[in-house]
Amino acid sequence: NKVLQRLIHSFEVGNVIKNGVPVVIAGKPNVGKSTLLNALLNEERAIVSEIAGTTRDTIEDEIKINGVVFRFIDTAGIRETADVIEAKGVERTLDKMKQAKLIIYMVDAQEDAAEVLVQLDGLKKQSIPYLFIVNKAELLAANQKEFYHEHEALLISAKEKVGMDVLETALLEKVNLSNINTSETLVTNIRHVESLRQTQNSLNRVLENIYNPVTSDFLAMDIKQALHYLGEITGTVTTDDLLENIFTKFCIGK
Ligand SMILES: Nc1nc2c(ncn2[C@@H]2O[C@H](COP(=O)(O)OP(=O)(O)OP(=O)(O)O)[C@@H](O)[C@H]2O)c(=O)[nH]1
Ligand SMILES: [Mg+2]
Repeated sequence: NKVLQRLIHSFEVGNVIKNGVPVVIAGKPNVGKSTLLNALLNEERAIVSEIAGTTRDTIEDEIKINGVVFRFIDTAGIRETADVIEAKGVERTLDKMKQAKLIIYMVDAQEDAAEVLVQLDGLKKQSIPYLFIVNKAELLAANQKEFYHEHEALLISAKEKVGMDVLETALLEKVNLSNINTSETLVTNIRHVESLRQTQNSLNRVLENIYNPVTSDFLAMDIKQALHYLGEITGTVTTDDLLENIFTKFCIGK
């Protein structure tokens, strides 16, 4: 089971090595999302302005942090708007958020705190890993800083590039790739991962039911299934002799 888990995880790792970890930067208009993208990339990649609704379409670029490639996706600020093009941008933002591995959700230090907490609740409901960022933090009073710390916010000033190191550490922690050993076998084929997942499901059912006499008949089925899914990868597993082997070894079934 551990081996299966490792192989399944290795697919994610392989994917990350190939394409980077997609991180969506989202929030209301004008909070400083594009400023953050530029600060992370260390270049003026996205247009920044004091006008809400500056970013209309998503902008993506990659950087490596401690050897891990992150693909940052700057998005149009989320708000109700009568502007057709901006509305399309907002729709695209919401789509990107749904697909994200990780969301950097940004609010403006000048926003009303109660309103910020409403946004945070909405974010939690999406059950996608996120980092909650309060930008323009140089404008916060000490008690406001404390309030946001209590809500596990990271305080940054994107424009001044303050807090970037803390943000980068938090990003690395969130993706938790510290235990990758790239010399291990990497599974790169999505169909293989699917087969491994199915194998694991079947084996988990075997483990659940192994001491339950009522369900012992199902055990054989689940073991057969596990082998079947493994066979989808190797193409060589035939169930009969293996099953026999397992049955005599573990004395289950008839
Ligand atoms: N005081 C302060 N202003 C900032 C900071 N970061 C960004 N800004 C300003 O906030 C304004 C909006 O910045 P953008 O990066 O364009 O904001 P955005 O979230 O991308 O906005 P949209 O694209 O419209 O959704 C600009 O005037 C920035 O200079 C900061 O750390 N402190
Ligand atoms: Mg922008």
